[in-house]
Formats: sequence, structure tokens, C-alpha cells
Amino acid sequence: MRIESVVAHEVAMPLVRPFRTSFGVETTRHVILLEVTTDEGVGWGECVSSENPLYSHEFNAAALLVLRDHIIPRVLGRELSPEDVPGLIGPVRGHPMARGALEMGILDAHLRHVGQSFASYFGSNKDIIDCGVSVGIPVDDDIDTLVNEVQSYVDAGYRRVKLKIQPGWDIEPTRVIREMLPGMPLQVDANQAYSRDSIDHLCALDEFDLLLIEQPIHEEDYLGHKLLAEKMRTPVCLDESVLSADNAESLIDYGACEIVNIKAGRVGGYMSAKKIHDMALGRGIPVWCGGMEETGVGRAANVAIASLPGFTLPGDTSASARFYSLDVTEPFVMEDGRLRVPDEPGLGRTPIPDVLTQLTVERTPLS
Ligand code: OSB
Ligand code: MG
Repeated sequence: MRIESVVAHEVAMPLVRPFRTSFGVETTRHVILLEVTTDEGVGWGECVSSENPLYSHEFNAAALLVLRDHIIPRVLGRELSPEDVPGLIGPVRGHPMARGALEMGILDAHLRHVGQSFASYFGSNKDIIDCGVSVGIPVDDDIDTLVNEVQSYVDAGYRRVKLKIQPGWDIEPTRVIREMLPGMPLQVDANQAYSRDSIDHLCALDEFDLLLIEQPIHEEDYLGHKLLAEKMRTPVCLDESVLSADNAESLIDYGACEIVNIKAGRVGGYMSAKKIHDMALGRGIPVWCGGMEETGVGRAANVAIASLPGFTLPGDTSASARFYSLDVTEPFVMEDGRLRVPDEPGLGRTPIPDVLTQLTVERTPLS
């Protein structure tokens, strides 16, 4: 196939409620969607960077620049297959979310053309997946706000709850939710908010029978996570620290983590995500699918990858309505706490032209 042009559509997606983590509060998510035109047809990719470099170093303005000036020129006009893309754009260091978005758009175009779904391409073995939900820190710091929000997700059918934590918002909120939901699979995510000095403090979470604790310490502090994992009964899971299959394997071997959050954007795309999955499956390490508040485009790919056999824990694969009252694609709607894995060619979701126009704040040709 041949890549003919790439256009970035920046959409502004108002969140149904503010999403607060240890690194900030978001009320509108700005997402870059890539429309990739090829000689086989059009495909869509979602770049999961944010407006600001707070979750990781990547941010939307930088993603657009690196795509236009460094990544897209390496594939434009060349005869290639989607499997060649990681190698062709691999020499560009860093910027995994930008690279992953382009790979996704190219793969979507190709799979639509050949009539294969994302799930089938990557080796899915189920047509429906369990849904988890990521619950932010209340902007009013009020435990009743958290309780009400969690209850609304339980009522909606979610099968696993993840609480965002940070120093000052950790043991007590987790206790309250555990007492409210004694049998619910429950986990916490600190987005690097703690340090090696907090190990004893974090061990107080052990009494709540959590599935895991996600990225408690700085992403570069592998020893800190190893020391925590040695002391804490709750399994340590890494998100931000995991960048590739090789580095995930190193982190596991070293003892820095016992579970891996796979987020395709963070690791440079779905092909890299699949490699991490295969490595973890071979070693008996559980993985689950993380999320970046994706629109229906990225959500479709997440739901597909989450249907692979190694994804044994429920992911942050929630319904579109968890974040958006209006999605750019047909929304993902939960049925009994589960989402159906798209089986249509490619992603199985595509932006609805009128809605895309309505949500777009900037359209930028990148080639
Ligand atoms: O750390 O998992 C995270 C959202 C944005 C950035 C980082 C994270 C998150 C979430 C939400 O927890 C996941 C989702 O449901 O999309
Ligand atoms: Mg996380």
C-alpha cells in the first residue's frame, strides 16, 4: 500500500465531569485524530497525547510537529505494508503516541481494505470484554462526591473500579469504597505521586484486598518500585514506566512489577502493545488494557486488543458515556458491564462526518 496524505483533526471533547488525577484536572479533552488516505482507502488513528505534558512528556502541539516534520516523511509515498511502519519510523526517538497514531491509521486503512477486523488481526479469542472504570479524585475533595460517582458506575454495571489516589487522598477513600463494595474488584492508581519514602504508608492499602496498585512512584524509579513490591502484599503494576516489550521484560525480571498496564499509545502503537502482551503471556504475567479517555476511534482499538487471551484483568475500557455525552463515532455502549468487540473490517468505528465537524477546533494537513 501507499500513503497519499495525512490530515490531523483536533477535536475538543467536553468531559461529562472533570477528571482529576494526581497530575491535574481536565474538563475538556483535546484529541488529535489522524485521517490517513492511502491507495487502499482511508483509515483513522487517534493520538492519545494531551494538551499539556503532564501524564507524559508528549503533548498535542509537539505530536503534530514531529508527525509532520519527522515521522510522516518516512512513510509518505512509499510502497509498504503496515508491518513495515514501526521499522520505518522507529529511528525517530521518543514520541510513541505520535508514532502509534500513524501506525493505527495505516493499519485501519489496510484492514478495512482486506476485510479483517483489528481484533482478528491481533489474535483475539473473545467477542465481548469486561469493563472497568477509572474514577478521578473529586474536585471538591468530598468523600460523598466519590461515593455517589462510584455508585453511579456500579449501577451502570461496571465490573471493576479503579480509584485515582495521591498523598492526602488514599487510605481513607479506599477504605470507604471497599466497605461500600466488599466484593468488587478494586484497584488504585497514583500516577507517580509517591516516592521511596512512602513505602510503609502505601502498605496500609494492603488491608483492602486490591487487585493491584498502579504506578505509585516516579516512572524512572525502578528500584523504588522493586522495594515497594518486596514489601507490599498488593501486586505492583506499572503504567508510565512501561515503554516497550524489552523494557517491560526488564522491569518484570528486575522485580519492579508483577502486572503490566498496556496502553498502546504509550508504547508506540498496537503492534508494540501486542509484543508486550505476547511476552507477558509467555511469562504468566497478567496484563490489562489502560485508557487515555479515548474517543470511539481509539476505544475501538483498545477494546480489540483487550480481547486477546493475555488480558486477564478488566481494563479501563469503559463505555463512551463514562467520558463523553457526544462521541465522534457511534458510541460504545455497555451491556451487562461488558463491551462487544467490533468485528467489522478495521477498527469498526469511524468518525461521523457531521459530529467531527461540530467537535473540530483545528484541521491541519500534515503532508
Ligand atoms: O494513568 O491510567 C492513567 C487517563 C489519562 C491519563 C492517564 C490515565 C488515565 C486514566 C483513565 O486512568 C483511563 C480511561 O478510562 O481512559
Ligand atoms: Mg495509570
